Amino acid sequence: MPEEKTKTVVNSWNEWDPLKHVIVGRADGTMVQAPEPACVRNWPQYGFPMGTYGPLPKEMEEKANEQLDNFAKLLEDRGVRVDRPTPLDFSQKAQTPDWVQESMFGVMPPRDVLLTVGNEILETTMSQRSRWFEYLAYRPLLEQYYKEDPNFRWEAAPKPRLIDQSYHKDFWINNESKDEEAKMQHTYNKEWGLTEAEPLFDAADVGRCGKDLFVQRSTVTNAAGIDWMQRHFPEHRVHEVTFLEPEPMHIDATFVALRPGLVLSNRKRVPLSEEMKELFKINDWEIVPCAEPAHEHKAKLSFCSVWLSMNILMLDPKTVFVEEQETAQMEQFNELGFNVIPVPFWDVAAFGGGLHCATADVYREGTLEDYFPKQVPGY
Ligand code: ABU
Repeated sequence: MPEEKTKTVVNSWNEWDPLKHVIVGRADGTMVQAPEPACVRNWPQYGFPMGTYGPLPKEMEEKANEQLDNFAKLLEDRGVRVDRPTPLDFSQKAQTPDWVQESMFGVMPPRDVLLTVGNEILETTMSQRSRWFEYLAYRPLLEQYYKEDPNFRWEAAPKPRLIDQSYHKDFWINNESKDEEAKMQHTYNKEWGLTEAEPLFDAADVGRCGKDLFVQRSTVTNAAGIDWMQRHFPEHRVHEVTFLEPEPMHIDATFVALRPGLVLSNRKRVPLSEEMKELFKINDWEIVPCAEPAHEHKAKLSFCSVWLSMNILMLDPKTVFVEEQETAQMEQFNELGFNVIPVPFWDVAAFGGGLHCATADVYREGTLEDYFPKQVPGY
């Protein structure tokens, strides 16, 4: 008997419903990005001083791919269908009529690019020139889903111009030499390297809780981007959130919903939005500070923080995948009543993140629910 091909259904409303189908990224060809207005890498200790760029070392790529493949297998062993993107040649220049960028980035973190809301997958704008074409690596999968699922809404946010007016010139170069308090001032002012010239956002700045979407204003997501999302999802309530973090990038190592009524909050990056705290309080959600991370320093050549400790993936509302070295975080999850599946994943950090970053939902078994029936007026 020929094996029956699994047909795709796109559906995912939150971070915890039972996971049935997911995309897992790849490390192939990932680059230390060439400098650009939205991003400047400076890692002289690892052979990439400011202004230089190039592929991450092959032995690092191989280790990261081993861990990604192993994670894909762990998911499949639990009955989850896993798809993988098609890497591009990320060492090539990216170019539009407005600019030329000397390199691209990679395709490890699908969570940054693809935002799944119900039966829709939205290709987000991204805000770095090196990541402008990253959506192309997911097109073979999205085309397939479009053919197989007649209800799939395949959407793309307006491709941004990313011209000089989209950025505060030299923000990243100047920010390097500032002390923590001066850097934090940007957070209090909600103004980093992006201007408000056009809508810009990464999918990983969005925390999905049914009818409510919590969107972090950050170094890669501006107010215009959050406004665009609210207009695009008129049936949802889109809430802007900020946290005590000088260079915020992506909400999924900062504020992570685990199941209805319970959210894990970064113990250092506390929420700054009073309305958000009120919203969680009046709806009886518990906000639990996360455990201490296992690592004191970022991984080699990684732009992600040690808080990848809380960058977890929920298999279902009772089961969580956690990086295997994060023993304190695993203990905390046990105490909270979760089954924990440890996953070796630290070697993936340099390629763009942790377990949540490395995935994008296609199907979670569940429906659209209202977990915040009481709302804070004007928020
Ligand atoms: N891209 C998720 C990682 C964010 C962070 O390091 O805090």
